[in-house]
Amino acid sequence: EETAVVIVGAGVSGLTLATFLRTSGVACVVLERIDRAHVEVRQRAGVVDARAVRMFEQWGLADKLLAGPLAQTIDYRVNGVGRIFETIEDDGSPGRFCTQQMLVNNLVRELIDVMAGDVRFSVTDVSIQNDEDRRPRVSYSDAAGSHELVCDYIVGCDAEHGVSRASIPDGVLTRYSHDFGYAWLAALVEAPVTGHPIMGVSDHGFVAQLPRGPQRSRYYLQCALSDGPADWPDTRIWDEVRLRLGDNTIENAVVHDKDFVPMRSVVYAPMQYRNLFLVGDAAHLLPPTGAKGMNLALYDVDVLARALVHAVRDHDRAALDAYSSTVLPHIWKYQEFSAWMTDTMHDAGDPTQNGTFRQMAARARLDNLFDSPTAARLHSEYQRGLNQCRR
Ligand code: RFL
Repeated sequence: EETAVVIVGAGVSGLTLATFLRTSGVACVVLERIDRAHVEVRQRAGVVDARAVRMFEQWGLADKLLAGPLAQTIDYRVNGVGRIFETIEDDGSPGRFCTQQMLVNNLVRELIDVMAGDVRFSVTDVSIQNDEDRRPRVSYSDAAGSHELVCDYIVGCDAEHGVSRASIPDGVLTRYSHDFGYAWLAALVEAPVTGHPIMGVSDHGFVAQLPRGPQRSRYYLQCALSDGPADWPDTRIWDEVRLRLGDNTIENAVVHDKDFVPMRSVVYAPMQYRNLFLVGDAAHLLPPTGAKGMNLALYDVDVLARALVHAVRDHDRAALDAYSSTVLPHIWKYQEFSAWMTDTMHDAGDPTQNGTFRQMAARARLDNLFDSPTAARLHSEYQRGLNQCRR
């Protein structure tokens, strides 16, 4: 069986890329190891930033895929005292409130049910052959047996532990990484954000509350790298939320799930090898502090989709060959923003981690967002993702 592009992974990147290619008349097949129902229930990111909204608008898909406009405010709270940062929006449309789950569901419906796109769920043993002197091949198995797809290009949208990056020989990629030395407990709870989204600095460690739909929110609590579910019964989560937000009126609510996320930043470069291209979490990871992981994945998709359309439809490989060098400068900016947010939020908090000097300096950095229009403007550009696309 032949197709132009094989995409490994039907997460937010794989589905968006397939939708863009299908919109442009480029044939592609998506291979996903889990089933459709499971893909549709995963809950992660909450915000599609303004750059990504503009991208969906340019592809003519924003109204089909995204929900309404987002109130761009953050309550930066220090030991219980809040200050509301309002994102400066003087250069275009706002971001949209749209959880990753909502976007993925809309993509699945649009791509499969409306556009009749070819997404093969529940496949196993995906294996990539990306040799120098013949067309790429991807083999996989399903209930009917084993199959091989011959194609022109393979795109790895299969995240950190997928097969795509692992198929690249040792020595081709450089791995740049930084471990922050602590983790976040991510708890999805049955209690909405009632005021503004909160990023909470506290002497007892970081806490955030971010909206995840009309009834739910996500609490993040800084914790030790070695912590697991046994260390964090639900009662401790609520005690720590009250303590770190300095708010005794918060009541316990149902905790739907708990994830432990080690805080780290990773970039693999280059993001391509022969006819294989890496996108999203397969190529880079960010700490969730800046809320940029999904948005960065969508940025890669935008650049690669245009390059693949040129290569397949117009037989011009120039943009494809330049993919990695085009996206990496932007990726490093998102990495810098996420590391800045992470260091600032944590250094400003628990002084036993990095000392009181770093605590006071980080609090001054936070003050800048409210005292300096220049600092506020840069912060807003990063929040909106717009400083990423001027090159
Ligand atoms: P995904 O969404 O993980 O999709 C990868 C897909 O590949 C499949 N797969 C395979 N398929 C076939 N064969 C194989 N061998 C395969 N191996 C894997 C998987 O089943 C899956 O369906 O990666 P993608 O598309 O690159 O998208 C990246 C984003 O999902 C990720 O960056 C964000 O979720 C990060 N993130 C956030 N990003 C934001 O922009 N804002 C946020 O607020 C935000 N919050 C978060 C987050 C990530 C979190 N976790 C998972 C640590 C909060 C959390 C808790």
